[in-house]
Amino acid sequence: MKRNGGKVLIVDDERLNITVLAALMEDEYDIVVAKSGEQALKRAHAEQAPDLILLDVIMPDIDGYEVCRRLKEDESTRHIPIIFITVKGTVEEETRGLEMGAVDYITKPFSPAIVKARVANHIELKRQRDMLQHLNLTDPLTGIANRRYFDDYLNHEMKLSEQNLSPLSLVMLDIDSFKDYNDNYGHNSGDKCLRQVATALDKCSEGLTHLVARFGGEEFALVLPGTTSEQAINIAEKHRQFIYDLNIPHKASAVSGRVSVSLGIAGYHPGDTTETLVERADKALYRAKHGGRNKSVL
Ligand code: GH3
Ligand code: MG
Ligand code: MG
Ligand code: MG
Repeated sequence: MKRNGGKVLIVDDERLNITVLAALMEDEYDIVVAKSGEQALKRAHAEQAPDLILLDVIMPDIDGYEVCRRLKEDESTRHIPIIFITVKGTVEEETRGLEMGAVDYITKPFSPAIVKARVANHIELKRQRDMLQHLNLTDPLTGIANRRYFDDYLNHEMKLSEQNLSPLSLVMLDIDSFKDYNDNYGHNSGDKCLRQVATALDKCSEGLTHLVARFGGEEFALVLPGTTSEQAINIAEKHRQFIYDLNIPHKASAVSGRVSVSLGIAGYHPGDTTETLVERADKALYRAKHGGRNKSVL
C-alpha cells in the first residue's frame, strides 16, 4: 500500500538517476520510468496517465523542453504537472522551464528531502484540482455527467464529426409522468427514482463509447459519436426497454403502471450548433410524448 498514492513518471536518459529517484519515491507512489523523450511522450499518453512527471532536460533524442512543449500543447496531457530536474541551472534556463508551464524546477545535484517534499506538494495540488474538476462536471444527485460536461462533450464531438465527416447522434430522454410520481410518492422517492434511472442508463451503455448525462430535471441525454440516427434508434430502444424492465412501480402513471421513458433522436447535420441539434432531438421527444410515451422517435 503506497502511503501518498499517485503515479509519478520519471524521465531521464541515465539509468543511475532513475534508480536514485525511484528509490526515493517508490514507497509512496507508483513509479513509471522513461529513458528517452519519445518514451516519455508515450507513457504520458497511456490510459493510466501519471499524476506528475519528473523530467530531465538533456536527453539524446528529444530534449526535456521539447517533451514539455508537446505535452502542454496536447489537450489530453496538458494538465499533468511537470517538474524539471536538471543540471541546467542558470536563471535563463530555469525561467525558460517555468515559462513553458512546468510547475517546478529542481537543479542537480538535488537534495532528496526537497525533491520528495516538492513532489508531495504538487501531487496534493493535482489531487485537489482533479476533485474540483470532478465536482464541476458531475451531477450531485445522480453522480453522472452534468449539463456542463454534456455541453463541452457535445461541442467537441460535433467538431470532430465535422472534421472527419463521421456520423453523430443525440438522444434526449425524459421520464414519463414524473410530476405525478413526485406527487404520489413524494420528492425523496422522486430523487431515488432519478438515481435509479441514471444508474441504469449508465449500466446499459457500458462498453459503448458515448456519454450519458443529466440534462436537467428528469431529462437525460445520450451523445453517440460515430453513430448514425438509424443505429441510434436501436440504442435508444435498448435503453427504453432497460428502464421499463427495472419495473419501478408508478401507479399514477397512465402509461403502464411503472416508470417509463420517452426518447427523441436526432442525427448531426453539418452546420448544426449544439442548440439546433438539441432542438431537433427535443422535437422528436415531443412527438414520442404525443404518440403515447414509452417510445423512441427519430
Ligand atoms: P411527461 O410525461 O410529459 O414528461 O410529464 P412529466 O410529469 O414528467 O413532465 P413535467 O415536465 O410536467 O414534470 C417534470 C417533473 O420533474 C416536475 C419536477 O418537479 C420534477 N423534477 C425535476 N427535477 C427533479 C428532481 O431533481 N427531483 C425530483 N424529485 N423531481 C424533479
Ligand atoms: Mg540527461
Ligand atoms: Mg421534462
Ligand atoms: Mg417527464
